[in-house]
Amino acid sequence: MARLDAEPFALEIDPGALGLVVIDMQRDFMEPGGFGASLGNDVSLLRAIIPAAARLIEGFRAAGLPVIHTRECHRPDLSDLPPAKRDRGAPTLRIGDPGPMGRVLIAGEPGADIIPELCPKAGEVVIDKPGKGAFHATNFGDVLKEKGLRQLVFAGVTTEVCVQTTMREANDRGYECILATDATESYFPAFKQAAIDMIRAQGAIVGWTASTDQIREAIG
Ligand code: C5J
Repeated sequence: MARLDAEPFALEIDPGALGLVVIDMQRDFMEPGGFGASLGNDVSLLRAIIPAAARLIEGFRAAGLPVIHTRECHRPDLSDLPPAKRDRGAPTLRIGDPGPMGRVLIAGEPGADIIPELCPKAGEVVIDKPGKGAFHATNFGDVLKEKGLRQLVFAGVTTEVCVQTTMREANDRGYECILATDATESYFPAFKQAAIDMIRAQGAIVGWTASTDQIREAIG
């Protein structure tokens, strides 16, 4: 066991049951011309966390702990895309439309790929998910059980959408969740801060928060 100096209070980490979940670090959210940009967002904000996310991933790999990646994307025939999701808002490109990085948020298209800086290593699990949360319509829950995980560190984008949704789903399923505050980002800094505050409020009602350095120190 190791002590993680987290907020709102320190947490005992069991390295045998700890994994890292990196949410949706995809070109479609991080680069111009993708889904994030089509909604009018400034994608450059998200790129600032790439070095911290890379250090977090390296720390888990060096410690021999599992790294799981997710990608928000849909089947090419859109059979897993509810009209309510496709028709939402007024983006310049809708999910499935052809764009500069291929069809937007479609599995197998260049835009759905994880950015090269954080490319999964051979053997690491990559979960393709049609929802904001990683448990919905995927085998994510089975993967966590197979790996014997009980504590999950979360990184990725965006903090208040897919990261927070998945953390809440995991929290409800009994996992202890830790958000790596400098390895997650939002297009809206105020939303990121609000998500962090909500997660650790009321005695860690959804989970804990800690920096990449603090997490790396705890996992050795
Ligand atoms: C969004 C995500 N923001 N990965 N997806 O639509 O957070």
